[in-house]
Amino acid sequence: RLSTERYYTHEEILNYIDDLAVRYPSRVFVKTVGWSYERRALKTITITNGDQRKGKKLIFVDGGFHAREWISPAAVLYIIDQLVEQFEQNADLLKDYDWIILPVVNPDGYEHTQTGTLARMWRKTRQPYGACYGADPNRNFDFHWNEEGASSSACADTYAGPTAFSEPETIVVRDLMHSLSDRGVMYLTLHSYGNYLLYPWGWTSDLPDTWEDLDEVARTGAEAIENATGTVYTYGSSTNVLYIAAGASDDYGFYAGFNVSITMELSGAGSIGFNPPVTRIDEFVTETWIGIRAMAEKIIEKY
Ligand code: 0X9
Ligand code: ZN
Repeated sequence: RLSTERYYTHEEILNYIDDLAVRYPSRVFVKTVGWSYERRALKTITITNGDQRKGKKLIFVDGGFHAREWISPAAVLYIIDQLVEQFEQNADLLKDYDWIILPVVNPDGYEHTQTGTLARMWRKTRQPYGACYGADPNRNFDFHWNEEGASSSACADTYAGPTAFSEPETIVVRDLMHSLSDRGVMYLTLHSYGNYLLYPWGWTSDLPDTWEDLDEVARTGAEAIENATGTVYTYGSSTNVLYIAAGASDDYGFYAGFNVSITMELSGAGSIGFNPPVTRIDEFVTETWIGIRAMAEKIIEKY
């Protein structure tokens, strides 16, 4: 059973999903979809209700874009636990939808923050660029790439990369998005911290034509969390409620055809922002799930 009492290593995360695929062979499928720069496996877990229907609608979730945001993979694992181990309580979320989940987009960075010297606050990938390392995977997507809120300097934390899709990890996410977008309804990417539910656009302050639909989904998540826990999530377009930053995965997923695309910035503030003590993992991931569950229900009702 999943532990929310500690942070998992990337290898433990892969072992956890591999084990679920063995234990639930009719409902759970794990696939290696690519490799990080340092050749760690990028694996997706597809969760179904076992009815074998092809072409069901789909929710795509990922985490671990930014290495130091440890609560993100932890929350992704909790989503997986709920949909697989607590299937009976969540069967409504899998009746007409499959979920495909990539728990750690940037495993090289994640591993670096767990094992490297003075590396806890690392954000980027680990491909070398001259004397520095890594691009910001959330500035590396080819949609208004490097226009705003990104850096062209290889040593910067928001380095967009030498070109769009310079990182093998973002190519994997891009290719997944394109392969799924004909049935993909919601793309959800988990980051930390600050308690936000963000929707496109992040490259401009203009809103997409369907912004009221996006706003309704985000508001549903925020209200569910506040009603259950009192935690206040701010929702709105990325540019308007947080800051402008182009080349991120949320904008790309929306442009690639997902009806709804949401970046969730989980709980955490101040000195525990990127570093929630292990005693608070459970609280943060269960709170996150309340919001995600409510958004998924709204998605299933609307699309
Ligand atoms: O800056 C980011 O990549 C995200 N915040 S974080 O603190 N986790 O780094 C926010 C991304 C929001 N989306 C867009 N700007 N498109
Ligand atoms: Zn982030």
